[in-house]
Formats: sequence, structure tokens, C-alpha cells
Amino acid sequence: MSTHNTLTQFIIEQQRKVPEASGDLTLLINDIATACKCISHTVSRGSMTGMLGSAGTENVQGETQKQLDIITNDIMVETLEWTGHLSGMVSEEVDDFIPIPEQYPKGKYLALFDPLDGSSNIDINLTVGTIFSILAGPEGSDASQDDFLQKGVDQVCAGFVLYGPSTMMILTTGQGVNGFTLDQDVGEFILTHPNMTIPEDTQEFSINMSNQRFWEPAVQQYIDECMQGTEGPRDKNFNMRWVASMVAEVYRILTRGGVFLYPLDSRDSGKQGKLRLMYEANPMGFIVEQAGGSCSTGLQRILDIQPTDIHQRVPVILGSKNEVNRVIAYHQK
Ligand code: AHM
Ligand code: MG
Repeated sequence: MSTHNTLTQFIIEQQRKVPEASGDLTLLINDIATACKCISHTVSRGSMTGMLGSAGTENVQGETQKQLDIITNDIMVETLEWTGHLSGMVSEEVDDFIPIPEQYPKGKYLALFDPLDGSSNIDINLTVGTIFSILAGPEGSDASQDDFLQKGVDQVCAGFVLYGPSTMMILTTGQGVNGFTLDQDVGEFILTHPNMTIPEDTQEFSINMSNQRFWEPAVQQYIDECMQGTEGPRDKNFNMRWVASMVAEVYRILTRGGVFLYPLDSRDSGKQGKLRLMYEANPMGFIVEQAGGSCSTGLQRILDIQPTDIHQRVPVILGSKNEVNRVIAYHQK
């Protein structure tokens, strides 16, 4: 194995391009990588951990928590809280924001994360992941809830780690998107997918078809036209994939293009969709845009939404630019 092209080398070299950089972000990304290696090891042990299945509790969104949702949340919090790089955290699995314990120094960043995205897949041994977003925080003092309510466009860094056949970290600091594969023997993430880009066109969509009767009309029309294939107005056949793990869908889109939709759903009109803005839609939106794709609610660019709640939900349409633009155009009709 080469010791070149590690994640550590890559982020240090990126840091050197910013003369005023303090190195805090580099260290924070390294700490996140450490937490995710630990999560990767934990989830790869499957049933041997004795921790598959439900925890018998619910998170703030009323979703049943898996034991591994809670354990992976603890790994993230315990790895990051003492480092001195953060002034607070937000997790999908914790109702309020997570302050930094008094005994530790406060840093200039905020970390927001979904510790185990797609966790409904964990018991059936399918791909899951960790999604994270880094914002600037109030340097040196405790964060308040309002400090987290920043638009996605202000993210400093975003990424996700995929626990699939291989473990991968996908990262952006606003200078493109790069993918790193974990060398399990050496314990290092290695740059394997530099400058990931999403093709502008695609013939593959991703949506949970079982919800079709609850979708808004624009999404009904878009999917209906895809389904008609060469016999419809699109005049081409489409393929469909639904892993029910956003990390896996976004990785596929980064690799070969596609469009992913979790639209507004009439069952949950008060909830504005299923996915969470601050630690799912915003980081994925930042990554997808940095790779040349688009990310929208259908009516608004996701990264421009002014958040009002750390756990708010949002409809998400992301991926290949020309397809997302088409869905936006149908919304505007
Ligand atoms: P989670 O964070 O509780 O795992 O929920 C988010 C996941 C996404 O990864 C995925 O796109 C979606 O929920 C799947 O939802 P559904 O089961 O409704 O198809
Ligand atoms: Mg999630």
C-alpha cells in the first residue's frame, strides 16, 4: 500500500492552499474519520455484536430507534466532544442540540450528523452510512440552538461515509467532491475517486413507488412519463433503483448519474417530506452541487432554505441536473 493519497494528506494539502487556515477543520475531519472507522468496524460485525434489532425507543421524529442508531450516535459524540474543535453538535438521534461538556474546550465549528442513515437496512445486511455537515460556530463559547440554524449554502464542509461492500468517505469542502476508500488492513482512507462528477443526463430514477398515491402532481407527472419509456414523451426507457438508504442512492448518482426523489407526501402534510434538512438534505445537497448536480425541493434550492428547526423535514429532489430541472419545471406549471 502507498502511504500517499491518504485522506490525511489530502486534507492537509487542501489546508495549505488557504494560508490563514488554522488546521482545526483538518483535525476535525480526521476525528470524524476516526469515529466512522469505529462505526464501520461495529456495523461490519453484524449479528456478532449482539446489537441488531430495535432499541424499543423512539427518536424526536417518532421513529423507532435501532440499537445501532444509539450506539453509533454515542461513537460520534464521544469521539468529537473532547477535541476542542466544536462548540456543539446536532444528531438525528437526540432531541435537543448536544452541548460540549464543561470540562472540554470549545472550538469554532458545529457538527450535525445522522450517525446511521438507512438504519432500517441494518438487520438485512444492506448498505448504511453516516452523513455529516460542518458549520461555523461561535468561537470559544457554547453554541445555542440558533447558532445551528444556518442555510446549507453556508456549510464549511459536508460528507458521508458508506458502509457497504467497501467503506468509503465522500467529502467536500467546497472545492469539488472526492471519494476515499478505507484500506481495512492499514486503517486509512485512500483517495480512490478524485473529482467526482454527476452526468447532466440520466435514464435512472430512485423513488419509493409504494408512496405513489400520496405524491404531489408534479412528481406524479414526472415519474409517469419516465415509466412510459420509449412509448411516452421522454422517448427513452428508464431504469429504477430504491435501496431505502440515501447514502447508497447518492453514491450511485455520484458514480453513474440518476435522480433521487423523496417528495412531499400527502400523508404527512405537516411534516414537509421525510428527510431532514440539517443533517441529510443540506450535506447531500452541498455534495451533489459540488459534483455538478442539482438539489431542490421542487420549488426552492435546498441550500437556500433558512432553517427554523434543527430537525425540520424537507422534500428532496437531487441528482443529474437536467432531470432535476425538469422536475422543477413541472412544479412551476
Ligand atoms: P433514517 O435516517 O431513519 O434511516 O431515514 C432516512 C432514510 C433514507 O436513507 C432513505 O432514503 C429513506 O429513509 C427511505 O425511506 P422509506 O423507508 O420510506 O423508503
Ligand atoms: Mg437518515
